[in-house]
Amino acid sequence: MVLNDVSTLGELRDRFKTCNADPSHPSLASTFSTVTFATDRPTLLTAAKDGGILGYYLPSSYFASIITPEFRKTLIRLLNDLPPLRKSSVAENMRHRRRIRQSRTYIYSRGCRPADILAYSRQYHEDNKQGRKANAFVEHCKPLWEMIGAVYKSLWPKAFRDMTHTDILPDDVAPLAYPFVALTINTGSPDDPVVSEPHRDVLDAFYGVACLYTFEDYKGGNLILWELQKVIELNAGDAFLFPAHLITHSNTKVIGERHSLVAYMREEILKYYIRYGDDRPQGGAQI
Ligand SMILES: O=C(O)CCC(=O)C(=O)O
Repeated sequence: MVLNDVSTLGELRDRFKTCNADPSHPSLASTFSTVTFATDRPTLLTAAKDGGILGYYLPSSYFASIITPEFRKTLIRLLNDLPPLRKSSVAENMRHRRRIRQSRTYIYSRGCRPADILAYSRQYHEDNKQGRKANAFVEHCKPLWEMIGAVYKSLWPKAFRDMTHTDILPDDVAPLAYPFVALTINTGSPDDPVVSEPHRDVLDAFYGVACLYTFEDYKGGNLILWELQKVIELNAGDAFLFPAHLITHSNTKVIGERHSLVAYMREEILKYYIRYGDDRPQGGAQI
C-alpha cells in the first residue's frame, strides 16, 4: 500500500536528528484517515515520495501455523503468572509519556557500567527470582519472533545483519526476542486495557524497526501514527513493524481486554556490537 499524502521516511529521520521534542499534534486524532488492511495477507506500507518503508502489517492469519488456541492459552497463563510489578515501577510507568500502567521490559544493556559489561534489566532478574517466570515467557514467545525475524531479514537485510551479531556476546546474556534484543510486555485488564499515550521510542536503533504484537479479546486499540495522520487498524493477533522511534504513536480507545508485546533493537547495543567485535569485555555484572 502506497501512501501519497504523508511525510517521507527521510523527513522523519531528519526531524529526529534535529528535534527530540514531541512534534505539535493536531488535537483530534479522529480527523486522521484510517488504514484498513486485507486480513488474509501481509501488506507493506510505503511513502510515495521516497519509497521508504513506513510499516509492514502481518495479519493474525499469517501466524496460524504457530499461534494455535493452545499457544494463546499458554501465553495468557504465562502472562498472568508474571509477578506483580513493584509500586515504584508502576509509578514510573505512569510518569513516562506512554502511560501504560502494567508495562515491563526485558533487555540487556551496558548502562553506565565502567567496564561496558552487559547485564539484564532489573525487571528480568526480579521476574526470574521465583520459578524463572520471565524466562518461561520469553521461551514461549520465541516462535513468534522467529517468524517475524524472517520477514525482517528479507525487508531490512542490513539492519537484520547488524542486529544479529550475537556471536560476540558474553555467555551470560542472550537476546530476549531474537532477532530483537528486547521485549516490552504490556499487560491489560478489562478495566484497564493497554492504551498508550503519544510517544516515540527514542532509544531504538536508528535504522531499524520495532514490532508490535497485540492480543486477547478487544475492540478498538488501533495504532495512531501522528506525523502520518493515519490510524492503523490492528486487531487482536495482528503484528505491525514500524519505526517506533521516528513516528509518534498511541492507541485509540479500547473496549475489552488488550495486551501488547513490543520487540525492538536498541541503538546502544548496536554500538556495543560495533565497538567490541570479537574483543568483548567479560563480565557477569548484575544490577
Ligand atoms: O500497545 C500498543 O499498541 C502500543 C505499545 C507501545 O507503543 C509501547 O509499548 O511502546
